[in-house]
Amino acid sequence: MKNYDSVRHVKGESLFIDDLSIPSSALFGAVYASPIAHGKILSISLEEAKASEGVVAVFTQSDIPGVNQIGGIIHDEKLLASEYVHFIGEPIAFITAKTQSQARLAAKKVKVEFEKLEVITDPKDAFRKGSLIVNDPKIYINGNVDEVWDKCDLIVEDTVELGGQEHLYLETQSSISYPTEGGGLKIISSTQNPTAIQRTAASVLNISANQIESEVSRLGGGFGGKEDQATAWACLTALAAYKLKKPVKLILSRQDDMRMTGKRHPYTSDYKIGFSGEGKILAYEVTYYQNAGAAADLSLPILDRTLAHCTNSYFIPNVKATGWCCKTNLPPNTAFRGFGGPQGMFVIESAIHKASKLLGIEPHLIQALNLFKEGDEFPYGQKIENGKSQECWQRIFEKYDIDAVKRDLETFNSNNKLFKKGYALMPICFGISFTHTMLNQASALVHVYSDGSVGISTGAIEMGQGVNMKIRQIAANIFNVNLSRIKSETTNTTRNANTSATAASSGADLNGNAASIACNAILKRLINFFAEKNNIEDINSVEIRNEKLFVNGADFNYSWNDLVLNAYHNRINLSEHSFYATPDIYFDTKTNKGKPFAYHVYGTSLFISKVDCLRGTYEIESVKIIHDIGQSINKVIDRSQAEGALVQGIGWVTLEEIIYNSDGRLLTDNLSTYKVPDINFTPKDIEIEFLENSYNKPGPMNSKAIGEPPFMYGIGAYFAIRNAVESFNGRKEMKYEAPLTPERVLMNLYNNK
Ligand code: MTE
Ligand code: LUZ
Ligand code: MOS
Repeated sequence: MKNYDSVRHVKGESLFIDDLSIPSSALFGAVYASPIAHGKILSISLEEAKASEGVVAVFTQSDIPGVNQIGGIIHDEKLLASEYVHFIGEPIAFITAKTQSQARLAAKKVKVEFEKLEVITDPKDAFRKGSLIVNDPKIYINGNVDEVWDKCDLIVEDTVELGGQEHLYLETQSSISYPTEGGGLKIISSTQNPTAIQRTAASVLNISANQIESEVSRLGGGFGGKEDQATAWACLTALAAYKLKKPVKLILSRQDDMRMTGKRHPYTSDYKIGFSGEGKILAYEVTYYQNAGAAADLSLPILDRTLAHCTNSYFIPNVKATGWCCKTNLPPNTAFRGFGGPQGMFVIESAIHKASKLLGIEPHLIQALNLFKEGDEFPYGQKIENGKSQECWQRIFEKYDIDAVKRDLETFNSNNKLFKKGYALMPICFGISFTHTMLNQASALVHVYSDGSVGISTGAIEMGQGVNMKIRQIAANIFNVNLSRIKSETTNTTRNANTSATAASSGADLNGNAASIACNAILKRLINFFAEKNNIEDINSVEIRNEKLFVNGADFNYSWNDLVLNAYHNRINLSEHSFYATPDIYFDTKTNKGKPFAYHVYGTSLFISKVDCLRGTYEIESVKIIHDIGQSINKVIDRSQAEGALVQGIGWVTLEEIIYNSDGRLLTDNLSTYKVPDINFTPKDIEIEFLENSYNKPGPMNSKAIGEPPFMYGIGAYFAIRNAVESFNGRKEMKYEAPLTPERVLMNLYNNK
């Protein structure tokens, strides 16, 4: 069973955008972006840039034939700045030249005069000053917190600070636009959302959508960073190609990509939580100040997911969660694996952790006491159905003797002065479906060719997560033919229209279900044809097994190839275009209640950390996970997705620190200053067990989505490290603040306040 993407990646054969051969007439683009975070543009001088060697044209907002607007949800983001700039890295001019280096050199020669305006980088500061993306907060309510504070034995209040995260996909934002006959365009770009490119470019150029063909073969990673933010770069090449009638290519340098694009949202969150003496959570009130950056982008749906996941895996009868979408002068922050969920979950885990000290009950006992049970209600009104929180939790205790782990760590800690170990348990629960119900739709186009080979087109974007392989497996399973017969085609808006982004972990679910509908329709026609031809009355007696036809269990001596070729000769339709929309989901955005998710993914993890208390450095010694994947379509892919997400999650709460100065300038704008986990930092011991006997009707072949949920296990690393630090220095009042970098660990180890 070959996943040809991985084989080609290893051989270096996979074509990314910068690898595509381009005609000799092609031009190269570079972006001149705002050097200040907030200001009024007084004048723009392009003469020097235009006169620079090799330059063909320089475009500014006045060259846009249609609407200068790329905001997908709220129209608050210009393709090219006009009067004002709102963040460092906001595109102002687009330069095209004969070579890439000529374009980049010329971009440095654009001169702009600004009147500087006040710069805001902190979300609470923005909130205080009334700088908001939308004026009203989002509020999710269950029960009534105000009625129960009096009944609580313990009330804890605190603030949690969470940092952002750089996507660091291997392939930077890239696109090539080709003019086509009749004034149209073909745009190849590194996007998770080709339809957004098509729609936005059409509106920017003032042409109709059918004039634009938007295509993607694969991405060198997306992680959410190309769900909304691939659009600007594709539209810039589209604009130039449309105007110049020449292909135009733009590849952002790593540093430009890091400076110009948004990241995971930093949050400041204030909470108040009330407990009974035994550790039952009675009420939870939380306010999130989301740092949206300078434009809405996907911040509002991201805030929805923060609110939806604000109680993580716990049932809390009284919840009031408020989210403010705060406007700052940073690049618009955007989707990133987990999509606001991680931020919501971190805060409740912090609240439990803090309370555990005051209650004198260990965090995992509080976690266990409040864990979801069947029928419990989420703050958005959906009930737990087929929940697996309890099972995953029980299984991890059954498999690993947590009391023994605890004893071992205590012994280790009392025997070692300069090394301390800590452990933490981290359960997860993540809703699967786009929270915006409308987006939960997909289509597939399946062709069976007369030689028996199959081509499948869907809206799914392959970005390393293996969605193509899964869809091929789904098709091979339905037709009962070899996987090698099934090819997944590029993603292209002329074959699949009105697609949703490949996001929300639902790429394989939505597109896999659509593909399965199309394959079943073709299979049914083939079987009907065969039965009719051979005078078989009961079509249920016919089946394909391993490329051969069987009737009533007996080999008919007739192959898949015979079947397909014969059907073709008899004018049977061997193609199908299908559509899938997730059934039974709805959400009322006025009350924030409904059933937004088709299902949930559950799991539990156990972390053990070791901190070097002289240096402040640390390692995660081991991570043990019990994860509910339903019936895995491909265990190798699912395991690697879980491992990758886990390590990315650990990175978010440990090493990865994004620093902007007060002028809104990104200081960590390359890999010498921004640290991501490497193979040496990756836990040496990662054990992942997929929960047995879990079946998931809404998922193809009873599977569950895998892409994002395991990211949130990573939060456990923070608490495991923190617990080790606290056992070195018990007197310390340590802030709940991530990332917990080695520098921060060191400060906390020796701060005796
Ligand atoms: N895995 C790899 N290798 N590269 C990626 O960019 N993106 C993640 C996840 N796994 C990503 C990845 C994110 S953010 C999502 S939403 C899902 O993959 C999307 O794919 P799926 O819906 O097919 O799971
Ligand atoms: N994108 C989106 C997402 O538009 N809506 C979502 O609910 C979502 N969830 C996770 C990741 N991306
Ligand atoms: Mo993933 S954040 O939904 O692209």
